[in-house]
Amino acid sequence: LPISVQFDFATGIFTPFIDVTERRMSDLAPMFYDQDAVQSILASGNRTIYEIRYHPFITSSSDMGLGVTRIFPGKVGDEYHMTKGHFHERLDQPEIYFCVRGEGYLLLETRDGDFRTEPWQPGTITHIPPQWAHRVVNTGADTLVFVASYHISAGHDYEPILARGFSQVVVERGGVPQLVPNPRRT
Ligand code: M6P
Ligand code: ZN
Repeated sequence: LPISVQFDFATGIFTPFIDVTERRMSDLAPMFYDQDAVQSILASGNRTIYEIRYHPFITSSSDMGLGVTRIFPGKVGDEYHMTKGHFHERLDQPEIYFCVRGEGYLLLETRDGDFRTEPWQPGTITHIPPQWAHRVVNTGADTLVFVASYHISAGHDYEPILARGFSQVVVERGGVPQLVPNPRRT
């Protein structure tokens, strides 16, 4: 049977959802380049960087998943709050991301090191091709909200991101967001 959920543009929350995952500073710790900044944030608390609400639309004939992620504003050192980022385990699986609120960047990278950035604002919809890792960065003062639609069999592969990160990081320099080479790779 068809399933509908109701999305609230003001809060970035849809209901009913099946699951909610909070990603805190401790979960993201290895992803940020400035490890001194990570440790000093952890020493005074373990703040939530982003949270994801899921609805796996599992019916007899479909198994698409819906995820809505809210990335709260902030920085770790000078690096903006962001998702962990992942490849799909399945090599044939794409994804659609839809920015509904906030501003920032979608970072995309292949295993061969082909790197792209998509500037994001409300209304930007990006098709993520198979075999491109994807990470969202919130460079604004507001919460960034994006909707994701994917096949629930796609799977998440975080390992290459944990090991090396993306080619570039998004940092605040002179009061504005800038993309610079990832210090972890130099
Ligand atoms: C979107 C989807 C999810 C993903 C989430 C957070 O909702 O792509 O599959 O889990 O964003 O991204 P990450 O898993 O990289 O932290
Ligand atoms: Zn994905």
